[in-house]
Amino acid sequence: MPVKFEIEQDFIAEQNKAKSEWLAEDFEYLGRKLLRQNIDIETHVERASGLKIAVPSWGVGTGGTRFARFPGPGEPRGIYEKLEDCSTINRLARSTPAVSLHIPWDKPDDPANLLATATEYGLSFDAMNSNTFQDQPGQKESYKFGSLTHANAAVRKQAIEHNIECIEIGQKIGSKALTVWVGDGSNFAGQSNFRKALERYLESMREIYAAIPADWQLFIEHKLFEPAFYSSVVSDWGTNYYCARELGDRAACLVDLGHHAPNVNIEQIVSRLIQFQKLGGFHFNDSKYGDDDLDSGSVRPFQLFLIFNELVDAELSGVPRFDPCYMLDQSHNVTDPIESLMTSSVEVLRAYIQASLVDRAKLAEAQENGDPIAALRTLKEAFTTDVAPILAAARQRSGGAIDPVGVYRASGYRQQKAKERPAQMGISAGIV
Ligand SMILES: [Mn+2]
Repeated sequence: MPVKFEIEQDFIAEQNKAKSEWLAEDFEYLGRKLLRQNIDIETHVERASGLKIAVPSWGVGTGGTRFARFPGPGEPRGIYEKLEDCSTINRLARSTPAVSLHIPWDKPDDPANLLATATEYGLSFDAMNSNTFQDQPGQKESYKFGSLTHANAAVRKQAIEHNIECIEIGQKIGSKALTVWVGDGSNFAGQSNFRKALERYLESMREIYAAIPADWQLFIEHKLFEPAFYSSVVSDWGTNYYCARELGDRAACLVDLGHHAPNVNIEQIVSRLIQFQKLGGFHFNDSKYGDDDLDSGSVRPFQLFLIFNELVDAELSGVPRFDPCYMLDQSHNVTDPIESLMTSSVEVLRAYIQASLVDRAKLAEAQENGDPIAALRTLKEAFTTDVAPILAAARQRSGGAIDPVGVYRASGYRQQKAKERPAQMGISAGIV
């Protein structure tokens, strides 16, 4: 087999040279500026290096809408090529060492070999994702009218077994969580009995929960609508919380930013789940209208900051059982997915560091004193701080790129992959 192109460490170091001067200058300036607020910049470089964000295997392929998909050159044609792209993202951005698999799209013939390859790339496996929202070739029962909540017990059984299979595959590759999202719902008033559907959901989930290993977590993802357009069974965070509580300690709620009604206060939902000790993790993305799956931080960076404000507050207050998992879940329809995922991981980190800069004593004081302007000013002071030098320094010090997209483009990676990976029909790329 011919040697596959990869972005060498030397190339990254060489490219960094051209940018290291401005970085040193900006870093020094920011360091002095933060010192005026008694903030040590080095603490935040460490924090930036410490936050890890998983990448979804399906994110490295070009996404699409229900109207069309416009495939890009050199798209990964299978799980091994997806890992190769995920490794490239992590090599340059240095914050995404875990990959989340989707079964059956990424079902490995040989899990041991898949694990060995990932390990070679310096990657590990994040949560497993099951799929009962589409029918697979040769599948006995259809999910057209639901899966875990279907009126027919045989369909539910098939969906439960699929989830258990995902756990079994995950155990072989070192995953520690299963994320369940169902598209179950209805398109017409009267089509589904709301109460019965949720009862059946819980009954099915109890069987899946029973198969969750002791050191695993079961994440439940709610979503307001789509593919069902009248009602969804697990439609909102309240239903999600109820189900997670009913199931037990190892079940927790997963918040996908795009899965809410427009203008919903997501940061408050996050705060509630933290308080109830049921925040399992995130699927980061951004949106303007619905579940748009746009790049994180591209539309509403202030919202992302406010979400991290809650997360950092919980972290610093030592809220019990607070240890959420972070993942990107986006659909890249018009960009190179590698560029989008690198950029998005940087945006998530940016929000995290900005939120880490909030003067919490000052904020608490403003809250206690009924001073909304002072409270907002405290938040805005952190939000408007340009933390790019902190993020770039964290990448550079760990061997990554000062400018991930710039280095990626200069490397010609995509052009090389276009030669190595001749186009193939029927590449699946979906989003949940
Ligand atoms: Mn999601």
